[in-house]
Amino acid sequence: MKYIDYEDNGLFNSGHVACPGCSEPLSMRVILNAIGEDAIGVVAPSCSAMICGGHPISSVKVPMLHTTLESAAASASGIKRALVARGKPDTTVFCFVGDGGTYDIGLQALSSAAERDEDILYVCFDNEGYMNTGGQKSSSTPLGAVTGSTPGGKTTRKKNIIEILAAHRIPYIATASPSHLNDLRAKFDKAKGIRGTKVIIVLVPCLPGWGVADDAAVRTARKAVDAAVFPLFEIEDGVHYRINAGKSAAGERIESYLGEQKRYAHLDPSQVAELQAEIDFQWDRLRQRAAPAQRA
Ligand SMILES: Cc1ncc(C[n+]2csc(CCOP(=O)(O)OP(=O)(O)O)c2C)c(N)n1
Ligand code: SF4
Ligand SMILES: [Mg+2]
Repeated sequence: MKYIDYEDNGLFNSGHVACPGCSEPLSMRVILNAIGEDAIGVVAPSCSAMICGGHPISSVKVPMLHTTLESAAASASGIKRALVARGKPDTTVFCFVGDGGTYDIGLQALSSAAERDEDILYVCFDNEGYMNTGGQKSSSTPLGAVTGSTPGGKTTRKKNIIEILAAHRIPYIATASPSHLNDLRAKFDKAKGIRGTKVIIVLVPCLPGWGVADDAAVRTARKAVDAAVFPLFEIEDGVHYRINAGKSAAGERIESYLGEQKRYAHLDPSQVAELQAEIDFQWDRLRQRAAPAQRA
């Protein structure tokens, strides 16, 4: 494996309060490194807000506005417009929001900002549940997963937020993972150079929420990519799809990914087969949408 091309610019510091072993701070460090110091962040209530922390003990060395769960995209839109009005159009305005704040509670603000094509970089740290408040289900929680509010396993699918965003025809949408840091870094470098609404969904295996061992966050994220549970891809202008990583061989299965997590431990073989069928369906659909060269 190639190591990440990385030079720490000190925008993210240790001493934060993430669970030891969580991969969200790792992703955050690389993201902030790519975004650079001419930036203002907006953070919604979430693990990200706890990790960033409040003044004067913030772990982040750019200004961060802690806003409500509903309003990150709206707050960022206003900040960006104010900066433009004051002659600072080059400052990057970004959001750090969880999946609950993106797929559910902040979706209205995000959809509105996307429809207006606000010049913001919106990052969703997707740990597939309301984890900061103890691990309840969100609409990002996948089929079958146990959470505090779905003790028998969730009975409906994960919401396809990416297709919803693609329908807005915004210039850039991407998925990224802490298991593929060079890919993650390249996507943020790219997004920074694009004007308009950019959304990047970063997978965050949650140690207590998913029942993952303290040393297994990055490995679990890698297995999610390799099994195409969370393929890495980009969409430009809502229509041009490019796959960066996913199943390397036809027939690759999800058992190894599921085996890292207690939230799927109750599944019987027929339920695993149902999950596999859903993953296969989504993967085939994604490949059909990708460039013809990637369909072979
Ligand atoms: C409207 C509203 N409802 C509920 C809350 C309480 N709350 C704070 S953080 C949080 C969890 C957010 O989940 P997510 O966005 O997925 O972030 P995570 O904690 O998983 O990182 C909730 C429900 C709130 N702040 N605002
Ligand atoms: S609750 Fe989960 S996502 Fe949040 S800091 Fe802990 S391991 Fe990371
Ligand atoms: Mg969450």
